[in-house]
Amino acid sequence: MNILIIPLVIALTILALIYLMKTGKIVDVNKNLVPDKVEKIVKETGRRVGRIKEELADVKSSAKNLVKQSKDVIDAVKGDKRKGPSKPSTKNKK
Ligand SMILES: [Ca+2]
Repeated sequence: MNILIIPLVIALTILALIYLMKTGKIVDVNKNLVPDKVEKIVKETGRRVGRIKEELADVKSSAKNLVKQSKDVIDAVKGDKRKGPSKPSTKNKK
């Protein structure tokens, strides 16, 4: 009995959505049977996921650099000379 109720509820929901779109209560300008609000949310979610991936890549890159620079600090404590290019002096700047 329960097996028959689930598809019935889904079918009724789809019919209700189609009715609401046809009567204009739910906006569907491009007539693809997907409410425009849902399309907008999906598009925005995709954009945000893309931005999060970009920022995570930046964090990963920075973390790698932090590890490398931390090793340089340990080398400096040991008395090793600087390996990378020397930084411009900040003294006597005016
Ligand atoms: Ca639409």
